[in-house]
Amino acid sequence: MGVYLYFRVMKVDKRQKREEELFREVSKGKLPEHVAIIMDGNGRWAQKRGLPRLAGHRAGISALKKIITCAQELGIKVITLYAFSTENWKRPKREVEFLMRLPEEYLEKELGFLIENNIVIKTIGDLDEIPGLTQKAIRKAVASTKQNTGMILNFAFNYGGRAEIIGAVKKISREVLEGRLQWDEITEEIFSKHLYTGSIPDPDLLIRPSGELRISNFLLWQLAYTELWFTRVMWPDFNKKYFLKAIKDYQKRERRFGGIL
Ligand code: V0D
Repeated sequence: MGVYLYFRVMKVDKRQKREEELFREVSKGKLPEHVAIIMDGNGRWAQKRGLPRLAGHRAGISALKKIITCAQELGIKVITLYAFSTENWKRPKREVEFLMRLPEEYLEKELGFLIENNIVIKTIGDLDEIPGLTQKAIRKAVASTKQNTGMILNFAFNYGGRAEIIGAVKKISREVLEGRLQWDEITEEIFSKHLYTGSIPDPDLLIRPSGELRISNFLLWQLAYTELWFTRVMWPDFNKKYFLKAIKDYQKRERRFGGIL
């Protein structure tokens, strides 16, 4: 019994030390300002354990909380989380209904924490198409964190990258038609400002768990020079250690933005 406990304590100790060690090893002067994450692998995580897919989505919330805390501790300015894509409507009706209730459930429990921690909640995507109660919960969260000045927590909800680009094209062509903008004034900068992300800087780092090696219609324009980091770990198993490892790897890379340095 004594020996067993000794080893358990040592093991826990070692694990914690590794996390703290990683945290210290991240160079605080070279942090990515904006980290985007595709929270993928929840359904598969559950199915591997013989659980319903819905259990995986719920388990994904605890990973989400850990990463928000870690990003906040590091001093990251923006995290964008891919929660629901325009393509996810094709999933079984029951799963879609369950997913649509998650923002409410999440915000009911976490909004207090987010407000206290000076976090600003934003969303990108088409909120008009989602159920009324879900919209209401999200709009309330956005409104009640608007005055905050800390980290931006940006949820991509009913988001599609191509739809976003078409939206920007429509807004710009309207301005041109109505004489508020000259056609030859259209620059990359102007175009960017018409995307959902508006004045948010482009992501420096994209993290995709679950072993898929695709962008899947996420932030198509904004990811032009973003460093990509993939892992086979499923989102519910994603934790601070993986997050810190991704940032450390990012810091080792040399970003050239098309130049040669
Ligand atoms: C399920 C893991 C928070 C990923 C996390 C329907 C899959 C839990 C939100 C959320 C989801 C969205 C908007 C907002 C506040 C919170 C969320 C979805 C899925 C999409 F303003 N978790 N979460 N949204 N999951």
